[in-house]
Amino acid sequence: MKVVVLIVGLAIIGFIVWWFFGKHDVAEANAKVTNDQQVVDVEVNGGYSPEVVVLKKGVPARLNFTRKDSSSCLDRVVFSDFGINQALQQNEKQEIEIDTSHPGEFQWSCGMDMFHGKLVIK
Ligand SMILES: [Cu+2]
Repeated sequence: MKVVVLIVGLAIIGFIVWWFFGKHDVAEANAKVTNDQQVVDVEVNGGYSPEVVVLKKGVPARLNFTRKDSSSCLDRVVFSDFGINQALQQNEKQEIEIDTSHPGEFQWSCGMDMFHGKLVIK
């Protein structure tokens, strides 16, 4: 009986670890560089997926935002550090060019600053 309790306990701990740490990995995307250009697709649906985009410094970058969500909350995306405030048409791919000349971490958000994502340039 003790063994069963132990196994169930370990399974629950494993699940919690997977839930917190496993999920976090999925939400982060590293840009792949091809022909001196890096492109990352971001799906907008109740938030941003991935939520964290890692870009290589100095390589021209493009984010392709596609808004699947019908709510007007997510119909704009704002990169305040880059002076970008871009409308996103539903189910259309919107290309956003990012200046990667400065390393750092930069937040982006919806038009109302409710949903957030993060660019990491390094
Ligand atoms: Cu919003």
